[in-house]
Parts: sequence; C-alpha cells; structure tokens
Amino acid sequence: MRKNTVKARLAAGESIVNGWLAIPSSFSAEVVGMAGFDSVTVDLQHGMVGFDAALPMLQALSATPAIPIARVPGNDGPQIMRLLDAGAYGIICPMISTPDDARRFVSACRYPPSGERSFGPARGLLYGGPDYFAHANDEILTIGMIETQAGLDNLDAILSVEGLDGVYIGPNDLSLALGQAPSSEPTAQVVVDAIAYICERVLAHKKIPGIFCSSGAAASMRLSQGFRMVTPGNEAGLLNQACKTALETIKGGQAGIKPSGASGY
Ligand code: 3PY
Ligand code: MG
Repeated sequence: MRKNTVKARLAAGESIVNGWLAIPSSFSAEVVGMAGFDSVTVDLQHGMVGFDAALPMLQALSATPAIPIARVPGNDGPQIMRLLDAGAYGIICPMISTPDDARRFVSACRYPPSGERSFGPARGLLYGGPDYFAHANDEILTIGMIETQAGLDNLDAILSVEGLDGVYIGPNDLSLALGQAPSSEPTAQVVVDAIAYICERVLAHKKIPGIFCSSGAAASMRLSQGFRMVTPGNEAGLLNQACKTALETIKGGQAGIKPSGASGY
C-alpha cells in the first residue's frame, strides 16, 4: 500500500502543514495539492462539498504529492467509511465530545477485528494499491476535533482512546462553547487558555495536536506554540484575500475596498 507519508512524518516527530478545500472543484483541489502542502483536507462539513464533488477532488489530489484527508460532516460511520473507500488517507471528525464518540470514530476507520469498517475499498485499491486491506488499519490517520465544552471536560479520557492519532482544534466552535463570539484567532483569555491546555494535554499523551488557523502567519505562530498540524485557512478565504490585495494594490486603497481577512471556518 502507498505509504501515508504524513502519518509517518508525524510519527517521526515532524510537523505538517495542511491545506483546506471548501470549493467543490477538482481543479481547485489540484492547484492546492500542487502548492506544496503536506496534506490537503476536503471539507464536507462547512465546505460546499458533498460526496459527489469530494470524489473527483480526491482523484485530483492523487495527482499531487499531498496526502488526501477528508473532514466529515459528523461522526457518521457509513459516511466515514465511504470517504475512506473514495481514497481519503485520513479523516478529521468534528465535535468529538466523549471517549465513546472517539471510539465510534476510530472504529469506523478500522477493519475488523480492530474496528467495524465495512469492506469495499474501491478507490482505496487504486490510490493505495492492491494490498490496501493488509495495511489500511495502520496507514489511515484518525483526527478528532475538540471544540465543545464536553470535549474539553473529557479531554484526557478521549486522548486515552486507542487508535486516535490526534486532536484538531476548531477555534470557532471552541470559542462558541466557551461563551465567546466565533473566531479563528481567538483572543478571549478563556479560549486562549483552553487552546494552550488542549495542546499541552495532547502532547502529554504523545498524540498530534492540530489547529485550524486563518493565515500563514497565524499557522506559523501555532507551530511555535507546539502544534504539529496546522491549516492556514481554506482556499476560498485565501482566494478572497488574494483578490482583495490585488484590488487594493491597483486602486491604492482609495476605492473603499476593505480586506476582511481570510475566511475562518
Ligand atoms: C472551527 O473553527 O470550529 C472549525 O471547525 C474549523 O474548521
Ligand atoms: Mg468547528
């Protein structure tokens, strides 16, 4: 089976920069995949992407060096299994709030006897190779999102679930859970403290701490804080920002065009 180079590099102590796709386009996926990201995530939760769009996006990513990941809309076994069958080498699952959530999630990503993934790897066999079944349980990356109060309360128990490789912070939902306005770069102390606490506990459990950010500068700052998997915004936000920057440059900032920052969800 083709190696999951991101999983191997994370295991070797390296850090990973992940791209994020919200636009339902195989061409966008190819462009982002060719940009140099270590992995690229197709976002079926808040991206404008359903399964029928995700499939050609995963195919496009196959033609790039980036490892393909999918963020699922929820902790739904059949949908997780379908995206793995479509060739995703990792799953990011939102709203993991209890150890049971984490166990159900991991189980959907693992063939028996470790889990309850149903057999039918379709594109897994093409992208991964004919020996996909023998190695898939070891190669597929499982990342649970911590972004609820219950997830925070149960963090150590969640991190004790075998087979969960890492934890990704959703700063917008985490802010909401802590009584703050949603923000990709939270400044409220209660959220800042929660983010530092999550990173510290994940590292203590020798798992991978990841976080969604809204820019390259923010992602770089998170790496220096100890995060090991960072995303500098989605491609829609980066495109929007690049357009505004070009327009501002042309119009000298005189046309009333105000940059609003990369979109952050
Ligand atoms: C959040 O910020 O809540 C996210 O899920 C980021 O994608
Ligand atoms: Mg979220």
